[in-house]
Amino acid sequence: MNNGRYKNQNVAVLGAGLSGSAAALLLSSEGAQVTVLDSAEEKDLLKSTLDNLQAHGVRVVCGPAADQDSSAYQLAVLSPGIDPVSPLARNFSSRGIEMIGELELGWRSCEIPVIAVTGTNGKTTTTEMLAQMLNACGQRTIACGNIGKPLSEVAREKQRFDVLTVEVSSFQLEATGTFHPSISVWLNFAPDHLDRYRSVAEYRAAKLRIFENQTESDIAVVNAIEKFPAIRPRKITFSAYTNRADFRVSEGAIVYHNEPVLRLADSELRGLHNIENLMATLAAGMARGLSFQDMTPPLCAYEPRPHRCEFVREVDGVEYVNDSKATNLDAMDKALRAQSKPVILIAGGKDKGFNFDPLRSIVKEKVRSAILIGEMAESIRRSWDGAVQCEIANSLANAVERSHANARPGDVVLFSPGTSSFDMFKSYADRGDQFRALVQALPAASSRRDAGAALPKTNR
Ligand code: UMA
Repeated sequence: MNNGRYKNQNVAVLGAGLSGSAAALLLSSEGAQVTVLDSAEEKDLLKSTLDNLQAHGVRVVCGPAADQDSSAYQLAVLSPGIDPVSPLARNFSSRGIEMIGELELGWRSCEIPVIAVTGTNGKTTTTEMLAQMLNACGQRTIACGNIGKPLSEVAREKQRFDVLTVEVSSFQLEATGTFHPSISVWLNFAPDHLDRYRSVAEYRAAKLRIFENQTESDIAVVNAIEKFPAIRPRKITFSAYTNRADFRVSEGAIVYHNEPVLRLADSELRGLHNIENLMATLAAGMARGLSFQDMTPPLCAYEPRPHRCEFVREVDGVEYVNDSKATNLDAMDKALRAQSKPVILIAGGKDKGFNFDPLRSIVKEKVRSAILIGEMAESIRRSWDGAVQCEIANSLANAVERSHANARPGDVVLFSPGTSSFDMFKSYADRGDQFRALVQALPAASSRRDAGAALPKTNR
């Protein structure tokens, strides 16, 4: 650890969320004079975060004053959720101040090898599963990065790890310079975040930076279906869809070349996308020198996280499934393909710059009726007009009530929004937690009758 590398430098940190707060505390611990700038009003930010920053000697500037700050800085650190073309970021780039992302800052202060996991879907599951498996096999690691604990926080805590397991998003990768994972994992790619990127190609280019500083002695674990420009690291490939891969599926098992290594029935995970997450985890473990024999027991013990096709409850013969983590079309497509019962779909959320036309045929095949919420409700209705019966609900609670009224025994109510949550909720987890609570509160038919009997006549 290069202590004091930022000593007496004036550094601005843009954003007072998880990343900004972690970056500011790391910089402060390395001797910098730190100012955190956030476009939001102070009342809209977490008081405990601001108090903690100030207690560590960090200056905090909020609201319009942040966008117009004209102090001199040697370095600016950008939080991933802040668009480089936002007024806050432009105020720095237009003055020629060096700007790096929080991931790059954390990397520069870490002397521990990194496994970086990216992909449009499955990053969090794979990162968490990989970290659990490595720890169970005696390689000390922590799941961090986009999964929730910023790399800068891990760097500041200086705990002893053999390797870091870092989930990396396109927002983080686009602001890197020297970030150099010894093992990179590319799970898959599908259009997303078109509210931030001008094109799918721009989004892909940001993600491809994961390979930028890797050399011939590094490893890239990649989906065999993907076509890459020439990259330097040695590739290990996987696919649940083709046999032309190092890891593939054969006779109900994941096989490496011709050796069966994990029986699918032994895993708690379901769906082809999860089989690929398992393959990528095995490949990364292999790259760390682990044997299949050691890796399979912890992998089979891994239980899926909430909000990913999570079974919530059965009410009157209807299953309710929370897939709030489906924040793009590809994730919703996978959730629908995994259903074998007629679906009442609850979908919609923030307008991220894409339309739902590509899902028309799978929706027609699987969905009996769709209940739409959020900014995109009208646009989704137009996309699916004639393919499925659609109705618009004015809140998630209203959508759950409508699904309860519409569903017949044998149906599944699937909450798979297909876009992000920020128009109505704090995060996909907040959205999924609210859905789960609403479903838990639904009365079953017998108790509904009881409740009805107890109501005054005017409420019937
Ligand atoms: N802000 C401004 N000006 C702006 C925009 C935002 O000042 O123009 C401020 C906001 O007022 C807010 C702060 O920036 O106070 C938020 O910064 P942030 O959006 O970077 O959020 P963090 O809390 O730092 O969380 C980030 C990641 N968020 C995003 O990339 C949007 C978290 O990923 C990550 O867990 C965390 O760092 C720790 O590394 C979340 C996410 O949604 C889960 N990621 C996207 C995804 O997975 O699809 C990429």
